[in-house]
Amino acid sequence: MAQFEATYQKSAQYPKPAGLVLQYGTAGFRTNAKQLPHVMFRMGLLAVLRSLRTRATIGVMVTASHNPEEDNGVKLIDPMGEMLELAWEGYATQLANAEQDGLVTALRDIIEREAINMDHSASVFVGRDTRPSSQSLSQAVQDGVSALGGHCQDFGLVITPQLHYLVCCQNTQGRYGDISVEGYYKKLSEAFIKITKNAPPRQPLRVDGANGIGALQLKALEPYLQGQLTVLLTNDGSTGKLNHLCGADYVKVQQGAPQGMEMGLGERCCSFDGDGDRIVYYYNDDKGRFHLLDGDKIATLISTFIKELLTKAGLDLQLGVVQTAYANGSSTHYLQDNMKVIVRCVKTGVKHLHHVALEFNVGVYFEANGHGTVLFSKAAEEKIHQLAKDASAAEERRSAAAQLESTINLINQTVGDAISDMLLIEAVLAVKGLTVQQWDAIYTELPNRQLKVKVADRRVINTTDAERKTTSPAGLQEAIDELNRKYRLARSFVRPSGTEDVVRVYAEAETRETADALAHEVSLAVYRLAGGVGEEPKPLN
Ligand code: NG1
Ligand code: ZN
Repeated sequence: MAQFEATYQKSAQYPKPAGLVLQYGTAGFRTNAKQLPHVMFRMGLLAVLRSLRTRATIGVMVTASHNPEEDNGVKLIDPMGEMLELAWEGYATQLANAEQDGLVTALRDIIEREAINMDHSASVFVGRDTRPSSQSLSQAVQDGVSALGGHCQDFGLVITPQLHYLVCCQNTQGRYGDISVEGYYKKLSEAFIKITKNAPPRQPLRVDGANGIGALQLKALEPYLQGQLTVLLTNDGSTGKLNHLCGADYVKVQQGAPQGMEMGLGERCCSFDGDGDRIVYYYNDDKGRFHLLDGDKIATLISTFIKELLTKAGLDLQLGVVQTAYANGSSTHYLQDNMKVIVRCVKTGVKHLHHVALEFNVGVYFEANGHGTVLFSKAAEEKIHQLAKDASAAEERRSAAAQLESTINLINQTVGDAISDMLLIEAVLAVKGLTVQQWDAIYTELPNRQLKVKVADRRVINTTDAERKTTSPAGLQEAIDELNRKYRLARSFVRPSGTEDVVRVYAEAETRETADALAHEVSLAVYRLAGGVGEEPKPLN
């Protein structure tokens, strides 16, 4: 076929470095930008195949999120704005690693296995972050799409969740929203204004834009908020380097303020990550102590708000919260015991959370690192809409349903979205009249510590029970169980990272000292029983 000949010729412009093997993981492909041109071209090809297979528009986002500026990456977005289907992650890996001469065979193999009809037309949406390498890498994606005869629409600089939104809008013929970045601004801002219209004026919110695309998009959206929220933007990309000493990941890991953020006492501050799909909040108390409000606190605030509205509306809809093992034990207890909501724990990785959240009428999911959203089932949305327009229903019930309707419109249900999450949090705080300190005081976090241990081969560690227990190497779980029994309110677990060549250790306990001691002792057990390399882990204090 002529397409294959053209593809083969064009792919020579994007040669694959000999011997380079990459894998499509939880975050798509991610590595130093210099190693990626051929991967981008080939993901353009794959997006065409995926579009033909699903008979829908597919998204391709060029970004490496919170990674350093020199890195880059690419992720495909499925028709309803979801992450790429698992089997296709395998095809992505296969295609990225094929040698030049095997490329057409690899393409034909996917076409055959998926029984793809190449006669239809394909449509791909492309977006990118602000990394210096992103423009040329995005061009490589577009060249791949064109080489296989697909139609490409380039949305340029967008946050990852905006591209998810756009893909979903396109494939629902505009029912999810207008198919434009302006449509996104309008949908979110109108919902925000509706929810907060009767709330008293608020202090401005300080936002750290991680020197990335989130800052640019927030600036563009702000006028649509019509003064209902004032943001003071730092790290807006005009001078600093992307993710360098700033951004949500930096703040979460350092448990401290980003560079450039002037935090007045008790002022609400938040940080986005480099592609605008994560957010964390924080403030300094009157003793100058830093307090972080991470994904667990966000999930609690949002689920409390929605549960109260459901109760007021008298709607019998099941609300569930999905967490990972990294969720602070206090948050899980609070949700289960005080709020009486169902809490489920799943493996690390957003797609696992998203999947389980779909099982509820209203599924709230957040990773502790600040990536998350809320999903409403079709049936739940339908009931809420019915009630909101039911003239015979009591006024209180109807107005709660109307607030829920606006909440649904404010949430980007396709994926975690820093801007949408920020607006929702701001709306909840405004409506409930809560300060950031009051929000923080809803429950007290158990002190916790995350550490990394280097081992010769992290695959020797296998886990079960949503990664909370190890099944190998022999003796490790017994050792961890014994250490957990040593301290009050203690819990710890270990798992191999999916994105770094390390074993991650998490520990929490009643006090800072015991949490640190436990984390260290568990690290030692990993080092000794799972083939640690380099120096033995040292005590933290
Ligand atoms: P790994 O490296 O597998 O722990 C990290 C984060 C995940 C997720 C992915 C993808 C932690 C402990 N882990 O995974 O939550 O966000 O990166 O970016 O934060
Ligand atoms: Zn991100």
